[in-house]
Amino acid sequence: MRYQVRIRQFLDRIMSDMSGSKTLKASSSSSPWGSTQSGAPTLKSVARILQDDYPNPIKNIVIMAGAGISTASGIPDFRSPKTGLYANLKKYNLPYPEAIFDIDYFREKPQPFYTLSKEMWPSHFKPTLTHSFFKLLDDKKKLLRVFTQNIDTLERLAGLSEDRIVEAHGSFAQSRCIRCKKEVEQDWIRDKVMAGEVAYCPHSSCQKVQFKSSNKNACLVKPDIVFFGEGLPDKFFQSLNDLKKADLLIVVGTSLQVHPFASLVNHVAPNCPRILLNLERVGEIASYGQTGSGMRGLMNENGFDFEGWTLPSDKGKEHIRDVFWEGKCDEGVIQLAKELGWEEELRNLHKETCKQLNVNNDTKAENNDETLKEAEKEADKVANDLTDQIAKLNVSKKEEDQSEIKSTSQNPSESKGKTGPSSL
Ligand code: CNA
Repeated sequence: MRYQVRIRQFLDRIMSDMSGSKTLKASSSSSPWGSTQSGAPTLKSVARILQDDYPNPIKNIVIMAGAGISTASGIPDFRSPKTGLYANLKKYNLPYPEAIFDIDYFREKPQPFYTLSKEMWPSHFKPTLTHSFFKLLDDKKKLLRVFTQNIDTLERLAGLSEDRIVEAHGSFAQSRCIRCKKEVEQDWIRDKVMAGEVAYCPHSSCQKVQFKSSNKNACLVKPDIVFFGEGLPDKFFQSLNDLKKADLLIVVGTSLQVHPFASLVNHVAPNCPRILLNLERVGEIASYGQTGSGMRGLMNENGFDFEGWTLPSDKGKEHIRDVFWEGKCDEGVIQLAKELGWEEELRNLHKETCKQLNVNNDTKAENNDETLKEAEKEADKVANDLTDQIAKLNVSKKEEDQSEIKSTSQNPSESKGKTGPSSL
């Protein structure tokens, strides 16, 4: 164990030399939570280093988010027992729960994914307080990046700009053909999804393939969501360097079971403070095991160490760098905001964002109303024109009838087969 500690100290030193970040420059003898930290860190410790008047105020927060941050908006996560999607997929009759996001299964049977997409389509949902907390951190110039596994685009709806977000598993924001890779109109795919239809590529090159090929599914349209069996977006890999710059890592609403995302926890600097806000404790280092010599050893050094198991024996609890806060993340961010004196600001920001989204939806609805009104006007005009024409024709028919009556009385056979205005 002493040997392992030496290696860690050595690695810490090398990483400190390599990085220019304040966190890494901090003396290896000080706590990651600052010199005033006493005992194991808590939410208060997080609040303390976030204060603007703190000696080295935090400016490069990196967030790792998962499905748990969106459950309060009504989108179920995957793995929560009872409420998670995996516990409620029976209706899709899948061979195994993950099949719904498996690219090979999708090629064969796309309908279950389309049915689920209808339920999860982003326009139905609003950002949560946790999403607004991210935006608040950004407004306060403390946020570097949000790495999210979520596909619901709620980070965008909360007001974060696209360059602040890394959608590691893609999103519903764009969709394309799995064969020609051409993007399709968002309104077009949304209409298909809402109608419960599977969408096939509308582009001409694929239409020919669909016509010729017996396998229509070669040209399926799929939202840019990363399925099991597909690679992560380039942006994910291009942004990994952000983790080294992080001066605080916030991990929130994730089971940390999907890789490589889950491993990002280990990419921050060795003394970067980390906090997990979650309903359950996840992503911990493997606990000590008994070695052959009877000594206790660490089986796996990666992951959170909330108890300080990996601390050198001469370091107290204040050197633990990881905090676990157990509960609903919206409550966690409210508590944090309270500690920071930001609670009202956070609640107002969230309220305003949701109001704005309602306004936007109403505007869309109004636009739809306008289109309807236009169509009604047009229909009225056509109906009026027709009525006028019919009226005119009726008048001339009357005149014709009258003259016909006159002439029939002279020659009845001429009236046979005669077409008149009433046959229009
Ligand atoms: P997961 O495996 O379902 O884990 C969710 C975690 O969040 C669990 O540990 C829960 O205990 C926890 N949790 C649930 N609700 C809360 C809450 N209110 N507060 C705090 N913690 C909570 O989901 P992951 O994100 O870890 O898994 C990655 C998958 C999930 C990605 O590939 C996503 O695409 C996928 N997913 C995304 C969404 C979405 O976009 N909203 C929904 C469902 C699944």
